[in-house]
Amino acid sequence: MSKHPIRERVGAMWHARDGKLTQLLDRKPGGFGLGQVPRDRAPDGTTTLVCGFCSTGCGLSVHMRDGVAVNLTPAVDYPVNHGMACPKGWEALAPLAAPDRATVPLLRNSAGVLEEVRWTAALDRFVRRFQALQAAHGPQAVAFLGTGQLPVEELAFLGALAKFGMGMVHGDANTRQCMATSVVAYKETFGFDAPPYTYADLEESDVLVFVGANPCIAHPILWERVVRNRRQPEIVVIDPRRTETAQAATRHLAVRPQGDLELLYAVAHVLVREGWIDRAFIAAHTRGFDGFATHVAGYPPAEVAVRCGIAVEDIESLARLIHSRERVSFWWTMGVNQSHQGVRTAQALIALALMTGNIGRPGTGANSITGQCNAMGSRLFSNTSNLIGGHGFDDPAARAKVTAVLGVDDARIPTRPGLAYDQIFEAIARGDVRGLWIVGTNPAHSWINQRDARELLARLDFLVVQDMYTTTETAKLAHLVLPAAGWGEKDGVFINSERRLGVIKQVARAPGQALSDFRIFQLLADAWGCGDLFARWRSPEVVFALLKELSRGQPCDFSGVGGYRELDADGGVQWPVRAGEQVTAGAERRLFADGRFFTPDGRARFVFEAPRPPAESVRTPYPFTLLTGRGSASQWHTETRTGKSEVLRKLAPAADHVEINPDDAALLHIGPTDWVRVSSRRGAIELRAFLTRGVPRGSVFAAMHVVETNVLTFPSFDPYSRQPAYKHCAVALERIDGPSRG
Ligand SMILES: Nc1nc2c(c(=O)[nH]1)N[C@H]1C(S)=C(S)[C@@H](COP(=O)(O)OP(=O)(O)OC[C@H]3O[C@@H](n4cnc5c(=O)[nH]c(N)nc54)[C@H](O)[C@@H]3O)O[C@H]1N2
Ligand SMILES: Nc1nc2c(c(=O)[nH]1)N[C@H]1C(S)=C(S)[C@@H](COP(=O)(O)OP(=O)(O)OC[C@H]3O[C@@H](n4cnc5c(=O)[nH]c(N)nc54)[C@H](O)[C@@H]3O)O[C@H]1N2
Ligand code: SF4
Ligand SMILES: [Mo]
Repeated sequence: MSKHPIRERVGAMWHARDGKLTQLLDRKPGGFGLGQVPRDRAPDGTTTLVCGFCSTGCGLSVHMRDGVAVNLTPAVDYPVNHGMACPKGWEALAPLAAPDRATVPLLRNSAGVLEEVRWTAALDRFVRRFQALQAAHGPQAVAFLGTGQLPVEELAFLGALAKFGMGMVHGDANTRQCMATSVVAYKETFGFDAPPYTYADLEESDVLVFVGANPCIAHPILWERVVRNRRQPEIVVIDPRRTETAQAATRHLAVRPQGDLELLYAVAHVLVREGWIDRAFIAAHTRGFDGFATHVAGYPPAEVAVRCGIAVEDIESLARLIHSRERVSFWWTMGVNQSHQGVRTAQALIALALMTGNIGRPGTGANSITGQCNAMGSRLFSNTSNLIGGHGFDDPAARAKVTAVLGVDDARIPTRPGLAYDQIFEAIARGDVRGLWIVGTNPAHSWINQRDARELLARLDFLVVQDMYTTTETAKLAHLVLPAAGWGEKDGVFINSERRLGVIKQVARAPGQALSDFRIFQLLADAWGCGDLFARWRSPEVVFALLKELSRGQPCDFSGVGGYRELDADGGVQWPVRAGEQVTAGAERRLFADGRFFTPDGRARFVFEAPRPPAESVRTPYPFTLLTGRGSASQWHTETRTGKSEVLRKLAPAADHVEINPDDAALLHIGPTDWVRVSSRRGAIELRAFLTRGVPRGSVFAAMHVVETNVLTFPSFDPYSRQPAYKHCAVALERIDGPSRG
């Protein structure tokens, strides 16, 4: 037995692969960086990679000098953005140089302080602690939480390593907070998680209906695509707030918070009543319409209007508008997904598209806009709620395929998905989960109901956080921090909202001893003792080839795309691309042009259910509804990245604030910029008031970027998707003289 068993194993493996890593493992903390930008990255030229923030997936041209990225401009010939980028894209390189980058592994010592350790010690501790927990309490005692912000090769590696290699039973990702609703809605209606559109649909619609979506802030370049629409489109925004997008639209329906499902059923009611439906399409391509028609008969506008806060005339008029134009597209984001009845609301939108035949044609569709740069990749390959590749864990054929492609024993493949995110937290509370490995997400800021979240994270026997920064709220709670390279420092593929696979590339060296997540997974596999299983996972591009195989025969089949070079040359490609299929570079591809869906009988389903009230009722002593969401185009989530750019900080609001309607403020004697205590049954936070008629009376709005916002939110979940209902809780407001702290 060697003195350093892990180093022996890891070092030997790495020697074969990359002589430099053995040196790295021997290097003292604080040593030099390992990463070298590959030679094919045009040392003094320009190379294009997909942006690492939102799911729009813009192409960015990075300009290199002496092999190092010095600057970037939006790619002019990329089919997504046509030379445009939002402030985050322009500033994408800035977060890489931040002083709080994680550069060496950190381990909490006996005094409770995080101290620098060598990689060998970090890997050893990871393995010893997690294996000991599994030995004492069973394999389910250690779980993982991933993200939609790593390339698909890394997400696949994480999910495969954790479940097939380390025997973890439970793992989920921040996509649960974000996209789980759309996934379930699409699976139940279309037979697969398949957003059907292409961005050209934004330019080719006669009517665009945006529900619970604020693309001017959250997907600014998608909004630029809307602006390019030459068909004089009607743009309808359904949002309780008069958002930037609502202000730019032709109609704004200020729905009462959580009133969408009833509103959409009332619109469907009018369409059925007037016969404004596409009977031929319904008969040929759908199932369950009669039941749906009977259901919506119970939602006449006259009854629904008061409950959803939209006048009868406006409901009737929206239905008429949908009927009167040839191409109608329906778009939704978090205002729909983050609801206690998100799945049914998304399915009501899908029903409107199906019943009017607005699908499969240019400028149509029931279109969920996804959030993070690779949420779509996470949805398919993270091995959490689906078996890797968008398969069912219980499907024998799929299991056989995974066994064959990855060389994994069937016995290592779980028979069902593990617990969802909220259930993992419950399992921590029960003591069933005692070790947690968090990669590329920051739940100590972003998870609903912070008090519990932080308390539970702090209760873990062993918490590992793998992140670019040491200062995240979650990293501060960790026992072990693994320093990760970020976007721009590694290679891989993202899948954007319109199903386009696009490449990211290493254009900068990761600082210090930070390693790409891919390399960290390789090291951990060997350290764990399951390296053999991943012997073929030599590089991201080799893994991409495995993923192509896993996708074969699936609706998301991309076995016909080439390697990174071809993807790059084509400006990305939208799935499906089956083997042998020729796709013209820059082509815009939508699904369901033939009216065939991915259900066994090829027909789309109508799925519906009676609306329910939100879990927390809004009444005295908490008489206001708290709405939360994106605050500005220059802020990204918990701001670990965007907060590091001086430019982006300048473009963001100067102070954390709560938006209040001036009439409500007057009644509470709250003046502009006064300090306000916002409290819910979970806790209280103090923010500056910002008075605006953008929020309706009775509601207030706080950005999710504010670290305390989720102290207030109420942990309720859609029962089918288990997505948190971040958009609704009851709060009270009170003017205070100043902040009680600092
Ligand atoms: N600048 C920036 N862009 C981002 C992100 C970011 O952090 N910053 N994050 C990315 C990610 S991961 C995501 S998921 C997307 C999110 O993109 P969006 O969903 O567009 O953004 P949100 O602001 O979360 O929510 C959209 C709207 O839902 C509204 N809403 C609240 N309650 C209701 C309701 O009951 N009914 C309706 N109809 N609407 C309601 C809110 O008022 C808000 O305007 O943005 C992506 N893009
Ligand atoms: N109240 C409220 N809360 C919300 C929402 C809301 O609308 N309202 N929205 C929810 C939604 S839609 C989302 S998507 C979540 C987002 O919530 P989070 O996922 O917690 O937010 P991020 O700040 O994006 O966290 C990503 C983390 O990954 C790190 N990271 C970035 N790149 C890499 C990498 O390449 N490797 C590694 N290892 N780490 C990396 C970053 O430094 C950061 O710490 O928040 C949710 N929370
Ligand atoms: S719109 Fe999204 S993908 Fe495009 S530059 Fe901005 S953050 Fe990046
Ligand atoms: Mo998201």
